[in-house]
Amino acid sequence: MYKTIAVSMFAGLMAISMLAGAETGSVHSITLKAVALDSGQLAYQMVKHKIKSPSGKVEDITKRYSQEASIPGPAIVMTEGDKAEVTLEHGIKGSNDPVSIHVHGVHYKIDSDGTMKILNHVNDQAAFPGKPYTYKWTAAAGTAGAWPYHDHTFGNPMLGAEDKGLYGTLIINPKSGKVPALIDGKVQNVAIKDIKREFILWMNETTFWGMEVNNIVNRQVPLWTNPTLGARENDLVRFHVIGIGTGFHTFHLHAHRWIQPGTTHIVDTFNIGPIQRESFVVKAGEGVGPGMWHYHCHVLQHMQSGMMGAFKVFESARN
Ligand SMILES: [Cu+2]
Repeated sequence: MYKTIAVSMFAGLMAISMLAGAETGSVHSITLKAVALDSGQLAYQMVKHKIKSPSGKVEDITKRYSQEASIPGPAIVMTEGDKAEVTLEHGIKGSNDPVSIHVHGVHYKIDSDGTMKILNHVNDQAAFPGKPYTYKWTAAAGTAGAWPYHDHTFGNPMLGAEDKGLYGTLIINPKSGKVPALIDGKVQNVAIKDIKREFILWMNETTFWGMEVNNIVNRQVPLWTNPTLGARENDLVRFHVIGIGTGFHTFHLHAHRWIQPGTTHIVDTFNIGPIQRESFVVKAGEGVGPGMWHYHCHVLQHMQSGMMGAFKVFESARN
């Protein structure tokens, strides 16, 4: 009798754990380093990124990243259900200031807040020279989107040096593998695997700072300031626009329209304040063709200060 119950309980537990297993995503082991650039600015650099899939297969994807530190920092891409262990190394020569990673969007326990004990009342969650710190993140269901990560301890007061360049992007893709987009005049779901290029644009005071995630060659390319973005006509392109600093901005891309996330409203501008973010997908040159399409902040004073770039849509070679 007891034996029967024990066996059926065991079978039940097995079923539950198998179900849980099916829901579990990949585990990311990431090492980042904070360094000083020749310009005196600070930046994050990717040291190592390995992914362990639910089947146990480990893939080293470090080569997808730029070898150099960049502003914005490396774009970390995960899927809802994934977990990450992110170790930060202190590589800022000539400074003993603690440096950290505070992440937005994903879930974490208090010891992964990326702040100092004076704020979190637990411990100093920062890297010191020769003493890295590890953060644990869970990309829970519902956290899909583009999120900022940034330093929250460097400098005096110890509130962070995002203004010196210590910030980067975390992209959480939905488990469904699909995102809504306005394509051929209709709102429809597009597969993330069909997106050719992702352009990350940070709006920082009067400058855009860019990063390209090129899914064709599987490489990230730092684009630095006010970049010219390039795509082939009809390619699916995803933009991620994030604010940082003290300015309030209006992002505008010429000739392209997209849907306001969560709605079916067609827009071609949106407002971005510090740490606000917006992602959208367009089909490059849809309805307008190839061209040197301007993008800029629509706050006139910012625009007059040079806050602009180009989205160059090349004729499709596949037509
Ligand atoms: Cu602006």
